[in-house]
Amino acid sequence: MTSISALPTNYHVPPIGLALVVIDMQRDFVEPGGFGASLGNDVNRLRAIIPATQRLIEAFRRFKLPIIHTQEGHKPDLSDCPPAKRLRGMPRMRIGDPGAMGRILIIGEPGNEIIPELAPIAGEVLLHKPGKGAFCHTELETILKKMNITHLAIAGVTTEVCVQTTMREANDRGYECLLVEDCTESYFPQFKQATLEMVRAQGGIVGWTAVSDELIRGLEKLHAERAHAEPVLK
Ligand code: C5J
Repeated sequence: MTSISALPTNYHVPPIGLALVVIDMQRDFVEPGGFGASLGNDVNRLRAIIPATQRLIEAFRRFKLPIIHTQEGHKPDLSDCPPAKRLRGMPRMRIGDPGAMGRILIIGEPGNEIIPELAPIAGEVLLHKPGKGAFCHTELETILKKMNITHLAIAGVTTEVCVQTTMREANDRGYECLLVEDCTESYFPQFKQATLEMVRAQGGIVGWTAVSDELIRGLEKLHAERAHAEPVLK
């Protein structure tokens, strides 16, 4: 096990079994002129995590660890969008309505694409999800089981909505989860802070939090330990 400096205690990662999940870094939430901005939110708060998230993704690629990118989006006919979700939006800015980057939160529309800075590359999983949580009506659990994943590092937006929901879903399914503090953000700073505190409260009731530099340092140690263990693992 590799020990990573985290809160509320160190986070221990086995030689094989860690994946990175990057939640909803899509244009509609993160770019000016998108859905998030049209609701009056300051997307610059979210854009500030792009460099750290790039470094984290590069580290996972360098050490050949799996990366899963999610996109919150719905089918063009909205058959996977419950009325309760659609009707809760502001009139004329609801899911499926025309927006500055195509129809809002619809798969295949320009606004639904992952931002170019963090775009997936060949071999990485790109998962469409109709809900806030990445396990809801998706193949995520099957995919993770096939890859023998037991530990998830979680990044992306927004901290208190899709990120936290996914972390709680994963925790309930038995995954050991680490929320990467400087690779997640909210339009509301107090909600991000509350989420970080909530997930690691009571001895890590939902999981751990750590900054990306500590996680990357841990990946370097993990890589060295894997190289050492390789003859045994084979
Ligand atoms: C929201 C998300 N905020 N990705 N989606 O509706 O957190």
